[in-house]
Amino acid sequence: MKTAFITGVTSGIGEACTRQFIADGWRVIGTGRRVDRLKALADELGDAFTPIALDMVDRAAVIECAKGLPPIDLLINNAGYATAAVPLQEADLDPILGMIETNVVGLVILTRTLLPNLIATRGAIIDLSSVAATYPYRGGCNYAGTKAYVHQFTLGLRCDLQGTGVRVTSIEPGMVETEFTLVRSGGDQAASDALYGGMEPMTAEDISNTIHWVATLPPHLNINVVELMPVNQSWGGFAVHRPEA
Ligand code: 8X3
Repeated sequence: MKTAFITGVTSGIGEACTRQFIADGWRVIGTGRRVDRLKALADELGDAFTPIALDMVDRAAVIECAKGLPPIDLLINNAGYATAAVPLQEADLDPILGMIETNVVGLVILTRTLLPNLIATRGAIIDLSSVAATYPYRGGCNYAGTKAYVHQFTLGLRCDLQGTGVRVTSIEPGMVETEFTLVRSGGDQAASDALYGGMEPMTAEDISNTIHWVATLPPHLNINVVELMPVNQSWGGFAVHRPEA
């Protein structure tokens, strides 16, 4: 039986991956901040699921939770979020720094700590980046910056791991209707509904299907990057400011 270690399993893509890999006969060790949701998942999924209460900003806890684990075949670095889409000149620093700590620092610490385990199993790492890594938009510079870091970290890690057999992939979704926008808007359900309304966003299951496909390919095959969007989302083009004469 193979084992996946997945961060951020209490909702959205992480939860969908947990369900999909367990349905496919894997064991999942899943982390999350919300203990009540971890417990509900554990009650529902039984022995195949091992919950770990973890906040990715707690550096010591991230290191500790990655020690003494059974062989890990797959690490899915899913935990992450976006702060409000506010131009930097109007934004508070603390939320931004917290996001960087979760999306980047926690991910690096966890990956570094789990690497000996993953090298021993000739396992795989799947990192959740975003289309924001490539296409900038107003109010997104720090979120996009964290996801650009994840993209480049993933590609560079492939170089570092050459010869180990470990596969590394960056998954880069556009609009997925999860709690992502609810978090970004500070819990504003109407804002979330308005964003996704009438445009048929991707679902968490769309992304977990992609992740599962990548993870179950033959071991000689590495998917480097997968960028995916709903059909109804594309790009906005350049913005031009024309000061009045
Ligand atoms: C978020 C992607 O398109 O919802 O990672 O801003 S999008």
